[in-house]
Amino acid sequence: MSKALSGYRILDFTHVQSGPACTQLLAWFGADVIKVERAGEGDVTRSQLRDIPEADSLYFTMLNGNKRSITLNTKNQKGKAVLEKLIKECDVLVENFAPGALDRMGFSWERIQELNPKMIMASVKGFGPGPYENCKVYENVAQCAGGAASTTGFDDGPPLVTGAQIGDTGTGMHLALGIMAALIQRQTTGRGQRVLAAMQDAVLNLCRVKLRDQQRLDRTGVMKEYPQYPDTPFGEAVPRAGNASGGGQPGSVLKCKGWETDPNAYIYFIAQAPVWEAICKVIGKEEWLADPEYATPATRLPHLKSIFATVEEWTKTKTKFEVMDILNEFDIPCGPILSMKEIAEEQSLRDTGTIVEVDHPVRGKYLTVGNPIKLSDSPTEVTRSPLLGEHNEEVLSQLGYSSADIADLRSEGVIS
Ligand code: CAO
Repeated sequence: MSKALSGYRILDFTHVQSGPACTQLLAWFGADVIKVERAGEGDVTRSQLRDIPEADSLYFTMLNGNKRSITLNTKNQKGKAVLEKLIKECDVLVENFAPGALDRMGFSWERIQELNPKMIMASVKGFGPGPYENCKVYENVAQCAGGAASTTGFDDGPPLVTGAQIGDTGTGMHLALGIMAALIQRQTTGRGQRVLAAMQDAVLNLCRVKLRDQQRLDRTGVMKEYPQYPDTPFGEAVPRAGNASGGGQPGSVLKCKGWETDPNAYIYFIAQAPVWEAICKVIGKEEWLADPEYATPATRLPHLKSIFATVEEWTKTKTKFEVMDILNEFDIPCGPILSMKEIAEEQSLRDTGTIVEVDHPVRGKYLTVGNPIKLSDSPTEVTRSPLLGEHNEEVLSQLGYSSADIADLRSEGVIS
């Protein structure tokens, strides 16, 4: 069966997480992704956080499935010549080097356009043009600079970063969308173009509701759905809202049976207005229904803490899964706090291909997150990550190099 991106060739000059997450997605959609790695060591993540000596780490294997790998010293003249051939043959070059690294290597955007005017050159950088554009950036720096950390955590604690890799993988997903748009535009213009996704911008995009709240705060000085209201005065900037919901429906994390020993025995509970009556009945607080203090979302706002405490007295008597079953019968929105262990063992995620077990010649079987985006006409088959330089011969011979040329390149250390 053909795939959505069959026939597209991606020169994957990415490393660590943000770029590889983007190119892995393109590979799942069927593109031929050729990962170009430094001769000798390869992507630094191959050896980071290793759980099995000498085997590519899970950090690497879970971000580089479905790709081919070649090693190339692109600072050597012969290596540059190979890269030039690749640039001519590929549709998209994706890179996430430190600012200026590609220019220093001799591959400015102008040079790339000379080599291949149809080339789409897609980059992840930490910051867009401005005071920080030359900075090297990792995940948590982006979370801090993009507004996530200042708005995450509890009011009386320090800023917090989240476990979701919104700076790295989040930016990689933004970049993939930019590449898709550029490929579609190329069909009419015949030209390539540059695509830039800055990590600060991507995080801010995901924190859009907090910029919404900043403007509400500027105008009114108060945000009644925040846990600070009505007891704690608001300052000038959006405060950390703990586990309060970011939308118009109040929510909170509540303890469930077993919370004393299980750190994940909690449920997220949303006091959605249309099901208020059902909530009161389920938890046995019918008297709230006749009480004007609890009659509307607005009158309930000053009582949210005590409302959630009362609901929690009920949730504490049930496991998170029992609470889920009972509340869902009444369409009361809620979600169990699932541990990574529970998610890894969840059969339905295996059934949909969102969690996939892959076999690797060195490390054996491992779990990876499969394609979260399902296309009915382009099913994803997740395959293992390549060994370092596994496709040197295959790719170089496709580029027209003979066996003797390849042997020379190897003996000169251009490939490894
Ligand atoms: N052959 C020869 N040299 C190569 C090469 C190859 N195949 N591939 C890379 N290099 C060189 C680069 O040209 C660069 O050389 P110079 O510094 O001499 O120009 C050098 O390797 C190091 O590249 P780098 O600066 O990108 O790598 P780093 O480890 O120092 O920094 C990172 C890593 C992620 C901070 C930086 O790449 C960056 O800021 N990237 C943009 C933002 C980003 O994607 N961050 C998220 C990463 S995921 O957490």
